Amino acid sequence: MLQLLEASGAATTVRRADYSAPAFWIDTVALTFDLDPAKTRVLNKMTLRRNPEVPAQALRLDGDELNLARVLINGAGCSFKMDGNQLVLENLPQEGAFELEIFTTCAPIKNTKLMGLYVSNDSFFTQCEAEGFRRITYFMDRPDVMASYSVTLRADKAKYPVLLSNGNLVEQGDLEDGRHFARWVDPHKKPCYLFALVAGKLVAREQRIVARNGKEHLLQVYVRPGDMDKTEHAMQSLINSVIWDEARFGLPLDLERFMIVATSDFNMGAMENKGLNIFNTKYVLANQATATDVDFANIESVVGHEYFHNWTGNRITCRDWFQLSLKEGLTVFRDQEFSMDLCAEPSARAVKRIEDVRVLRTAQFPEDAGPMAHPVRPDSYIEINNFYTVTIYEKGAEVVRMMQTLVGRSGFAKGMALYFERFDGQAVTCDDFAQAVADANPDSALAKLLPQFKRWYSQAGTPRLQARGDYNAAERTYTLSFSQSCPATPGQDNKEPFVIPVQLGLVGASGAALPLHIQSDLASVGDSHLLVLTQASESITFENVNEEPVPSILRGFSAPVILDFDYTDAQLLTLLAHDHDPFNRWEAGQRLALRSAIQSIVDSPDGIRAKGLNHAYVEAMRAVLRHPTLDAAFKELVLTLPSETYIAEQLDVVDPQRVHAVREAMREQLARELLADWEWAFETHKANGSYRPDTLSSGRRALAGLALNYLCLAARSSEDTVWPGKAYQRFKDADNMTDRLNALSALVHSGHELAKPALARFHSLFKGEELVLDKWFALQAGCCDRGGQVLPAVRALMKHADFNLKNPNRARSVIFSYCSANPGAFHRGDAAGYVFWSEQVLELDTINPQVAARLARALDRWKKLAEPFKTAAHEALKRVAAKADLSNDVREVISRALA
Ligand code: TYR
Repeated sequence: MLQLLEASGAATTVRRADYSAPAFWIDTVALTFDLDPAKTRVLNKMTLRRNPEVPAQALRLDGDELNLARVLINGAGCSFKMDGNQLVLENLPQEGAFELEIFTTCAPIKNTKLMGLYVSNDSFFTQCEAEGFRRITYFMDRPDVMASYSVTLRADKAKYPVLLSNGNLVEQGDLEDGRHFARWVDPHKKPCYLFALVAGKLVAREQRIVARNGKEHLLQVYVRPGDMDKTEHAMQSLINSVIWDEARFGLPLDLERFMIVATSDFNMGAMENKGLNIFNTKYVLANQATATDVDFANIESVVGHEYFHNWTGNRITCRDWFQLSLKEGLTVFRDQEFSMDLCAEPSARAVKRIEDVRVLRTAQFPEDAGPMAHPVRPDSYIEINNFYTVTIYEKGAEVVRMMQTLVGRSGFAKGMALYFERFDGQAVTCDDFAQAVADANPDSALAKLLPQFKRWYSQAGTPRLQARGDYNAAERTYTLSFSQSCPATPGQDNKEPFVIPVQLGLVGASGAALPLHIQSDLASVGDSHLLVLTQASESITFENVNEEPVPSILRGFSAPVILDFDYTDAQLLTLLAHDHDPFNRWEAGQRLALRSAIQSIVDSPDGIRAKGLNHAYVEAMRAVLRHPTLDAAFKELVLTLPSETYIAEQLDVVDPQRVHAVREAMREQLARELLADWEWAFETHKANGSYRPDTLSSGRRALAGLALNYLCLAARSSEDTVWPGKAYQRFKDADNMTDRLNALSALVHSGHELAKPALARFHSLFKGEELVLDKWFALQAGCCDRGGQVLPAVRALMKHADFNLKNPNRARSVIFSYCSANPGAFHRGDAAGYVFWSEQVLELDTINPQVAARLARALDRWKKLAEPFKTAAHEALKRVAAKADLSNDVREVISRALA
């Protein structure tokens, strides 16, 4: 016990520059588990040998919260010592392989961190990424040690009829005393973070598929017995994933059997353990009664993500955790492409792109501008769990996307092929990947600019791209001048210029795309051009330009930068109405809304005299809403105002109450002035026929939902009861969760009195459905605050019989929905929101440091807050920091925030 305290007290910084190859290799691992919630016994027999390329040294094995019973070398007892949490063995054989046998026990039932082996709903699960395997047995817990595993599971047969691990089931049978066993052998070498076991009362949906090469595979989705009716979509998503990876990248399923298992207690979304993916139930279970369209889409993308890891992550893994984006950025890119390729209509691809960019800009840009800013390939960390971030994942995916933009789609596929040719079965780095893509495309801009391009991996911060346009009517030329800069981030004061691919086009005043001529003697390059910026400042001149154009810059969001261009309102209205690029069309609307929001915030310190949205904007929104050919999903995106978080990011000093008030006022104005249009939109989009979660009908439901939301909001000020009544009716009659939840939210967010009976009815309808109850909690905690009622409601929800702080989904549904997703309610003038936050961070830290550290990040941007918020937030941070025995996870986040 003392040892444990000492070890967790000494937080050490791990540095990328300190990497050295492992001193030993572990070739085989034979694990035997006697599963018992209170005391599980783990026998770990390994064969090891020295790494001849590394100077001889002691063997150091990581452990965490283990009880060590015995260590044998080649079958005989040996001496060992403990150094903090490490088991240190000296005097090991110099030559050849030797066998090391370690016997430990652990207590899964007490494992509330959900790392290592734990119990959830009476079943056993594991989570080993990043450093959870050391909580199961002593091991060289690092991703560059890859071994062959065989696993024997023994457990009570009645309580744990299903016993699963990675690879193939080679043997199973009964033992004495009602126990049974199963033996699994994984045909592939793997790092220990991909180890998994599951034991419990589970049932499986099964599907056999035949791959292109004629091989048969068994796909299984394991869930609790009552959940079988919610597995069809996950299975279909898995089948689609297998087909897609083979078709797009030539990567087949390399296992006879591929399993997905769902658990209610999980820190993250899902985990790509070899052949045995373990998922948060949220990303597996869905049917039309319990899941929304967004849930269906998320399941498809997370199932895809984990499946695609089978190659990008598992076959080729990371040399060390600094390379995390090698697998995560690449795999997010792959799952984004997968979701886009599955879209039947091209417009749905654009919608998906806009949604992805929205996530990047509302979550990653703030991260990149705050105390936790880090490069896509970080240089140091204290707790690796804190680096499973939007920067590693989403910005990492943007970096891969830029590579594809620079080498083209087929060039990128060649790059992937070369990457696998070179590194299959190895643990490698981000550099190795970039080099492979460049080498496969020697004539590409990427190959020519590779060292500079890789600054995207090494420099943190969001680059700002300033652009200016000059039209010369006499010469008929149009010059776009660009200058780029990147703000300082922690530990990085000066930044070198990035390679920024800028997809652009020119639009005429009438809305027509203008042909682009870069040099007068050349033919037009079409109406879209990829400009690759590399300098701090540079420009491009277009010729034969017959009228002053409106530039459409950064089409498709071709680089993760902030683009400043001094558009006039009229120019933005032109882009919104006519640009061929749907991304920039949407972006023009966002810029207009953002501009009015900021003006209102700046002009009207009391928030009352705000001018609001101008007539032209409202008319443009009406035109989009009524547009005869645009997709409903696209309309819904255009008509959704930028979030409070995104608006706040544009300001140097943030008064969250004013941001909230201004945005609400804008929403009320849109509700009022487009009343007849919202009615039309609702009536024409509400009926869907039979439910299918495809992009087209989801888009219609989303637009009908938005319309209903605005209609209830408008009813609020006019005391009209018709629309709240209709919303209640729809809530009651809906045949799917999307429509039902949209109607319920319209009532809850508008603060209508019908919200109360609706919430009560919803709860009684879905009493037994954990994931639906999460929605019920989240809706109330995320509710629009009118007079400070949300915080007391949140405190009351935490006393509800269905609340459980130990379940991450439930904790997130209440606490995170309030602290991280409801700025107008959280940032209270009386600081009570921050007090609540500090209490919850401290409480959660004693249960689950990983979840606590995520919550700790809700105050990342405190230095930007206006008074009195800033001082109050500072106090709250200091209160958390004052606790002596914080986890490394929370300590790292809080100290960075206070630095
Ligand atoms: N590697 C997982 C993914 O697919 C994420 C993960 C990381 C899951 C750590 C759990 C965990 O503890 O993104």
